[in-house]
Amino acid sequence: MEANQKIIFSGAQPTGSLTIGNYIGAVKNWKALEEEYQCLYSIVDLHSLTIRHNPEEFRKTCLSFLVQYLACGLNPERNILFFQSQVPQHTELAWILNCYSYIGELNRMTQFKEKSERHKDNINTGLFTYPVLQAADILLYQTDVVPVGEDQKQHLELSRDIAIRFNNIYGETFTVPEHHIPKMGAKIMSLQEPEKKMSKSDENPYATIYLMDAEDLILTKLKKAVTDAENRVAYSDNQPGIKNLITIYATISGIEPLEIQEKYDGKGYGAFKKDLAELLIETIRPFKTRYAEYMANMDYVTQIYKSGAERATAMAEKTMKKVKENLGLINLK
Ligand code: ATP
Ligand code: LTN
Repeated sequence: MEANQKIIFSGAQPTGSLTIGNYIGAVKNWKALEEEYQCLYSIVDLHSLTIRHNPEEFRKTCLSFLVQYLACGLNPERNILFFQSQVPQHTELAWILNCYSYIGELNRMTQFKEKSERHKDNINTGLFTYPVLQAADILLYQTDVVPVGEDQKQHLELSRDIAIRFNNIYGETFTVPEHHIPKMGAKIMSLQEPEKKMSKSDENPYATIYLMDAEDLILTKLKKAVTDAENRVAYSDNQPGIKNLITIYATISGIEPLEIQEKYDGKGYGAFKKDLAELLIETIRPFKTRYAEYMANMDYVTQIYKSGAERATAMAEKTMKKVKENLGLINLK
């Protein structure tokens, strides 16, 4: 790591597989930041334990996520790619931060409210303290910037509040992180209910496009995507379904939404959806090729996560020493 290089941390939960929402809102930007910053990109497997998994399936999904990160082009030499559960300092710091966050502020978290509504039979304590573990993920590395989608803004605010609170009591301990939310594409919407965020755990199979989807399935999902009766390709809040599709087109192609609107003027939804499907299929093709290559080379993948965990642990240990020292806990050495 170069001296004075700014630090980036981000992560995704290994449930299901990466969606185009995850890609546009987060992973695409992770890649863009890798040259300039020291980036840590984690598979936050402990966060996924708030729902129940079959252990064999879960192991496969976790590994598949790392391979998906690599297939998205993240450079394993420049970036620190690792599994959260392999760096125990995350949970160690999470406990400490639990004592510096309040039930009232966790109660206000919209993701907690939504997820407890969705999983009424399993509203576990982990779901409630989830944002504290997230704060630990971030603060453990003295992170400067956290690239995420819009839905994580509230969790980021909480991480900042906890860092500021701790620093005020014990002196400068944590860097107070900034979020990095893309101007466009920070909230890709469901293809079936455009008022709702596209999510990898959506039960409706047509709501979400996954990077792993077969090419003909991408076309089918786009054909079924909810639009409206106007049949006018317009970037307008009154047409949320089509606006979302234009946003996807724009962020993937780099073409401005209004230019796309002009290009499809008078052409109707069919032609636009077909072209968008082609664009997505072309973009995802190299991802799939790389995915297959890495999957065939699991020894190399193992080396990547081992070295990631080592590099992350060294950084985490430095912060933990400082935290313990400042708290008055007795450090071993
Ligand atoms: P889940 O359905 O399991 O909660 P998710 O699809 O919301 O998953 P996460 O693992 O929670 O995905 O998020 C990984 C990253 O992707 C985060 O930075 C998040 O902000 C971003 N992200 C998730 N969904 C979208 C979306 N629809 N649009 C833009 N960014 C998104
Ligand atoms: N909570 C996030 C995933 C996540 C994360 C993080 C993102 C866990 N720890 C640290 C950024 C930084 C989510 O649900 N998308």
